[in-house]
Amino acid sequence: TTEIHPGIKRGAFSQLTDADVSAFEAIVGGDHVIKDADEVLSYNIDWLRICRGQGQLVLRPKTTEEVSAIVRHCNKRRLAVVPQGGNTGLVGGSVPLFDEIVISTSRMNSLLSIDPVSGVLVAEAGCVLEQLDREAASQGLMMPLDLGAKGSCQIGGNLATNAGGLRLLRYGSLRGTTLGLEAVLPTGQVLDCLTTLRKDNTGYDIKQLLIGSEGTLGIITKAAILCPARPKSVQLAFLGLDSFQAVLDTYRLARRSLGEILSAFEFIDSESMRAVKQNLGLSCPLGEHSFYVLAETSGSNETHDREKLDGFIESVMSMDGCATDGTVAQDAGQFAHLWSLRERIVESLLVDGYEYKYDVSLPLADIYRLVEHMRTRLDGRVIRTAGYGHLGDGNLHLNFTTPKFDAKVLELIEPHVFDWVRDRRGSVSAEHGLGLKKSQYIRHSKADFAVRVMAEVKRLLDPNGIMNPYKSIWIIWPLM
Ligand code: FAD
Ligand code: 2HG
Ligand code: ZN
Repeated sequence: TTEIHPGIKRGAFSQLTDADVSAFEAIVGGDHVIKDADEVLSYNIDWLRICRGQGQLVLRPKTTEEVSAIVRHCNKRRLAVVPQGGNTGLVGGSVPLFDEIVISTSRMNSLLSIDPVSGVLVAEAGCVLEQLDREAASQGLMMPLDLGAKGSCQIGGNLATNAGGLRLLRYGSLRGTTLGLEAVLPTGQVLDCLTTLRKDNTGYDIKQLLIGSEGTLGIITKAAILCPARPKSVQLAFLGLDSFQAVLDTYRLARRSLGEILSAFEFIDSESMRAVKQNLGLSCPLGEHSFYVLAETSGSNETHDREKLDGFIESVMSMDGCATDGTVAQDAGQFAHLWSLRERIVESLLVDGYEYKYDVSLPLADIYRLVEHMRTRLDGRVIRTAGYGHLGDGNLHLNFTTPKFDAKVLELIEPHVFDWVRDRRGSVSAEHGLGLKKSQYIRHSKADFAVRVMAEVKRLLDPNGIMNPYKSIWIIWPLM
């Protein structure tokens, strides 16, 4: 972590004592207080293996009441904590920086109810996204979000990061699909906003503060999510294109001709494709192209959907300068394989060594200019500059890799890349959050006064600053 925030100092929090550990054992039971250094280690290291904290204790509560008792104790004693779900976060937000206590939600993994009529699912925060989706499927429903980390990320972590994923284009963000939420606030009080109503305009929508708060305003313990009906027919086209303009033209055409059944529109550049081929040994069914696109449809009538998709592909292929090559998944195996070419890019880049990861929103016209600009800037210094992402959401994933950490490369990237995005009124974090790694750039995407209001909210809910310190808005909060 010294590479990321050399300047951050430990806050004026208390040190953990034996009496604290005994108090926690009385709350969750000795088996769920992890002290063994080897066991604690995995909770201290993030998914990218870049951030490593020095936490000495992990607590694994089972109920909201236990979380509340733990947090109440920590607040009284001024002990800092980090909520942790599946630990798949990509900005260093889920692990301690110093000796914060990890509160893991993994044991809070009960599905509480699914209503097949309204589509409302109520679950504890530690439920793994893929498992919830399986449960939803058994009722003819689906979770409204899907991401490469679905096998280990938890719904509480998804909410805390307001995760976007592969189908936000169709089903919208968790800010819209979350109907209710329960959370333990930094003082230990339980905030019960666990409604399952679609409409409720009584006062402020407090749950929105918790969504996307990255564990800095409280620990989400339960959520009610509105699940769409599971589509009966899902089709996937995979296209090869030779310019970014062709990607944009294809997207325009997809919106026009696939309309309401379009459920994902993802793009991959040639360098990202090379990474999955070289580093993971995956095979691409198309030849070499500058860009590839995955266009997915989800609907209720296979014949109708297939007709539409075939019509779309025909137009794309016949339009001058659009797609030059393409295929449609013929069965579940091909469908999964084509998606893995996109979903496994993250994993493939790690094989290069060290990864510098950026996740920005930009106007579509600028989105790939940033990749080209950075590729020229870093020429010869990196293994690859890879650009891919959720085109339909205006969200670019920009990644650079080197064999090992290189301070000179980081200096060439930051703050330049953030300034470039700010100058075009983009967002320096489209979906992964600020965490530890990007917190100092919050003002690049939010007005000063908005940031001050955020800090006031933080002060109100977390007067002692114990909840996930050093992350997200920390850069302004301790100065106020
Ligand atoms: P963690 O990593 O454990 O925590 C993330 C943050 O949330 C931390 O700040 C933590 O303190 C806080 N937190 C966790 N649980 C709680 C809780 N119950 N209450 C309060 N705060 C909490 N993200 C996307 O948006 N879109 C993608 O497409 C996407 N794809 C990914 C693919 C891969 C392969 C990987 C590794 C990651 C991907 N991510 C993506 C990032 C990550 O998966 C998401 O941010 C995910 O939502 C994090 O969930 P988690 O349970 O792992 O949370
Ligand atoms: C994805 O869309 C994730 O695959 C991860 O958000 C992107 O790490 C990345 O660059
Ligand atoms: Zn993403």
